[in-house]
Amino acid sequence: MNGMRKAFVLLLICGVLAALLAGCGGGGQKAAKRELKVYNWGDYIDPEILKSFEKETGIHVIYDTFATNEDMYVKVKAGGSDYDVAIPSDYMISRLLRDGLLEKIDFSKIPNYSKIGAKYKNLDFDPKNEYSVPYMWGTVGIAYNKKMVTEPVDSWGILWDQKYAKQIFMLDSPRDSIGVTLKYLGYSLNTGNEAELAAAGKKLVEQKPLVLAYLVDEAKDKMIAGEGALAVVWSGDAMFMMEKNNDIAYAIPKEGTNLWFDSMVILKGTKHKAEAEEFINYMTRPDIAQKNVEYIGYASPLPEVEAKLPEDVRKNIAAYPDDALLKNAEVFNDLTENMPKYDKVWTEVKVAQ
Ligand code: N2P
Repeated sequence: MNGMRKAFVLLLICGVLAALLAGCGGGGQKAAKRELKVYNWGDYIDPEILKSFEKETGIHVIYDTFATNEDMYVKVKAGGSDYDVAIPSDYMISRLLRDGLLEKIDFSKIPNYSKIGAKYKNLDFDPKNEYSVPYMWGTVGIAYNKKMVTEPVDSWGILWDQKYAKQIFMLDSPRDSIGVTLKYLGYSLNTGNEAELAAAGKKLVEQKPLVLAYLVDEAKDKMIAGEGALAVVWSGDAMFMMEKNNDIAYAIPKEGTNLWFDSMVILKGTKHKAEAEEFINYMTRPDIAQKNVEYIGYASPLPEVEAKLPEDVRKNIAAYPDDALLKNAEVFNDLTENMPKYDKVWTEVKVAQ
């Protein structure tokens, strides 16, 4: 009995001490807790990298995803979501900059920036390299299943072939789907011309009965499972599909396509600028960038990462297309006053029966 009472008192003392210590520790941790809120595309990072970043830096990452540049813009513009880092594409970086929504990056905090290839620097959307650090780049093309599509895939026109009715996935992204249609018709994917846009809209409405679904990230699994014959996709997603299913191939149509650059930016009003810069530098570290591209399938702007990839990846046009294939490619521009025209076309396509 005596022994038990002693043990009880001892336990009580330990408990009080532990509570006191936890209290102190908790308070101390609160002051030192470093946090970062990152907004990225879906399926666009190796989740292990977020864990290793947290482990190495002690910075806790709150990670959210978006499906299209337009979705990202609406949320960032509305404010209140407190994102510190976002990873939009070229034209959307121009728009964020125009709207005063970007913070200048202190490049002395991004020593790994020197690892980025020259051709990914000084691009139109950030001519003086002040606001963005390249993350991945790629194209829009057609992923197709060689068992279901035996003819050559070299034109966007195949997406209008009745043979493939209900076997086609289109990107649920207005700039991309309207863009490839404009290219098919021989127009620029940055046009503001009403007649050209009306023609693209008409074409997309005409195509709708052939479309199995308008998807973004979900098309990957469906194509891997053989549920579709053709899909308009972003290049790295095609790489991902090809790794999982040998019957899948990728084509960049001869009429030309969209060449895009996704870059990391810091959003205006961030309360975690130092953490944001640490994150951007970490993502640009060659071993981390390597691990990331090996997981997601996209192309890195770091030449040393590209050089270390297996030859079949380096030679795969879904990862690293040669210049000839990019001859007719265009980068999206920020459309400013012409954007409502695209919105109108897209709404017409979406409501069409
Ligand atoms: C990955 C998103 C790719 C971004 N799911 C294309 N710019």
